[in-house]
Amino acid sequence: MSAVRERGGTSAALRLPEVPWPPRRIRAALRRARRSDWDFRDGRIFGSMCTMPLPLAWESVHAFPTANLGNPGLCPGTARLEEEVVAMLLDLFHAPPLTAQGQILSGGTEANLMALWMAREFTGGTEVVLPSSAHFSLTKAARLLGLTPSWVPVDAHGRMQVQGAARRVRRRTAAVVGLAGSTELGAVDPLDELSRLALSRGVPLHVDAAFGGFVLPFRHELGLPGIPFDFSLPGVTSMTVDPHKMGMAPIPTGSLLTRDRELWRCIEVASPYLTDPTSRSLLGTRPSSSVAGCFAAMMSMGRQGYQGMVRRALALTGRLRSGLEALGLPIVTEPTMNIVAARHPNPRGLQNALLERGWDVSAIREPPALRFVVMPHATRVSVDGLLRELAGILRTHPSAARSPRSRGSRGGAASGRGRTGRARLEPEEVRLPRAPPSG
Ligand code: 0PR
Repeated sequence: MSAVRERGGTSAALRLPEVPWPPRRIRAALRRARRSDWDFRDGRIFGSMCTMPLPLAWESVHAFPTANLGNPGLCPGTARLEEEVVAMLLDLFHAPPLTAQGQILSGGTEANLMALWMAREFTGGTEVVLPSSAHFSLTKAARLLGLTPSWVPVDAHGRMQVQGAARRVRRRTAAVVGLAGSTELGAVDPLDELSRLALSRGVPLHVDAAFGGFVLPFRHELGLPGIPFDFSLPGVTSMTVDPHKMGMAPIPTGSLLTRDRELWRCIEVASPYLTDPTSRSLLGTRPSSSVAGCFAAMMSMGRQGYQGMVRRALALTGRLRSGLEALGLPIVTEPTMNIVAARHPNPRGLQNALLERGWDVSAIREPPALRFVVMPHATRVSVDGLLRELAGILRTHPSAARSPRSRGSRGGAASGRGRTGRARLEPEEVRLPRAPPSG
């Protein structure tokens, strides 16, 4: 069998080549693969919480190919950058400057896992109190750590019911988790009440602000009602915040922030042969060029940049919301951030119909609804285009025609989209600049 086989129009290397490939051939193979991936800059992705990073942030990642904070003595420059990025995050989220600590990680999953790991080690607890709206990374974390999840129902607005949480907190509780921006609705749990509960019962409160962390502070600064969610609430012990979501940093960039640096001691293991004889992270070799990308993103944006980004995303969310209502799709709850969900009896059917036409949206089950995340790559043109497409589908297939079926792989959808030759939006309609050429 040949080492390379044509599959779906893209040459896939199936075996290590005997003879090295020339760079031109490698670049061509990579370009083919890249071309069949979806591109945020088309403005057609409304099902993702990530976006096109700023070009300077992307460029900065490439400038740090050897950085590895798993052995920080070899990259004191990167370690200093991490300290600066973490300090900016701690300051943004009102952490006490003398005791707080943080780390730049691969994303929300790693941060949530580490937070529950610390809480388990700190308290010796065996259970975790979670809202039913929690991201699945918390289910994974509980399972990996042998913690029993104690699920708390949410109210009609998708917010954790505090009474339910209070009933579930016991001596065995390792942590309560609250959300500042739920994955499906962008809902913020009543964190001030949860903070009081956590303090009165002496349990850690972890806030998953993976998405909301780069929205809520700036929403408040735009004059919208402030929503307490961070270390300004005295019961909050740790926070997940993902710069690769609304922070405009490249994938993968997450962060875990803690009120008290002692929590990091709880997970310490000896690493005697490295430049730092103790390791306080989950990973050994860490994706550390992300630190440079995150630094560049935060410095390029500044408070004003994030304010503008949030203002624009919220305005477009409002436009989308009105359009959805005009199509007869009632929204599930008033959007708190740039996420809106609209009820429909067959969201999977609609999602698939949109996918076939080159639009990515998400379907949620409870309540049955289509969910749209209006990220910085969305534009007026793309929002209006999506609404037009949706109107067409609803007109021709009132119940989205087909019965719900599994969504299938993105890759398959993307190549199908390619075959149908859907038109890309004109570049000038999309504000974010294109990435540096790949070849
Ligand atoms: N916490 C919350 C509240 C989240 O929404 C997510 C991810 C995580 C934690 C986990 O973060 P990482 O995925 O960085 O580990 N939320 C998105 C989701 O599952 C992630 C995503 C991003 C999905 C881009 C699709 C996509 O194209 O919907």
